[in-house]
Amino acid sequence: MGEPKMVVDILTLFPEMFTGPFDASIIKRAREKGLVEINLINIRDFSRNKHRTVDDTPYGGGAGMVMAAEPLFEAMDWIRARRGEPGRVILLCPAGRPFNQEVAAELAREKHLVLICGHYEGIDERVAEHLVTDEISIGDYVLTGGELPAMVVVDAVCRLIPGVLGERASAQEESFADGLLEYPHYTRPREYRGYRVPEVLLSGHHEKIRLWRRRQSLLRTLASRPDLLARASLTGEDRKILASVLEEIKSLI
Ligand code: 4FV
Repeated sequence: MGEPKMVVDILTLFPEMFTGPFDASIIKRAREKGLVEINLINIRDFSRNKHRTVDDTPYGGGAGMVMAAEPLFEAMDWIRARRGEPGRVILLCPAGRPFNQEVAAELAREKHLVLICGHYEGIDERVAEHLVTDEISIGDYVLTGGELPAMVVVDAVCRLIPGVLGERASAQEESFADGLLEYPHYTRPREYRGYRVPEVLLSGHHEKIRLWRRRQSLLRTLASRPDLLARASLTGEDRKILASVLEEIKSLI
């Protein structure tokens, strides 16, 4: 098996949390095909005190505990000694850059990622200052740890690695690929409990189908994510479709 396209080192206190998400379906196959190598590294293995603690009380007082810098710096030394300088060292935290498809595509171009999963109130700031290249947040809410965010990032990034998604599935034609929400999908049967598949999809008329799908993407994005529409790179055809929608709406009021 040749060189993996990507190596992902995950620094965590709970490696057992990752059994499951990475041992099934697409990510499991990608690991078996040697397209991606995912290593779970237990931060506690780099604790140098007899009680193998990895957290301590916050300087300046306050509630809760803080994850100590030392085990993380030692773990990074261990990784560098084996795999050289990583492309990115990512800290998952609420203060990070919002994670989205664009960021996933950016990370998917790297050969080696390190993800640091925090716990407790947070991590000693010297880690963010001197070890971390990117802080990423998966959303404006507070989780118990960085493990779930790490799984989300690894899943979104790995599926963009060439060869991970089978032939039939394409990362090109999907939500956010061109900044719009995806068009609706249908499969057999043509009618279920009286609910019919849109005629155009049964027509075999590829151009009509393409236009219908583009219109659906634009309408859905307009309806539920107008913020995306404002940022999307729209074609002349898109503008014509949206103008016709506007005419229809005007005719209704
Ligand atoms: C989080 C998020 C997140 C905060 C304290 C772990 C927790 C604890 N990470 N996106 N939202 N992290 O809530 O990335 O250290």
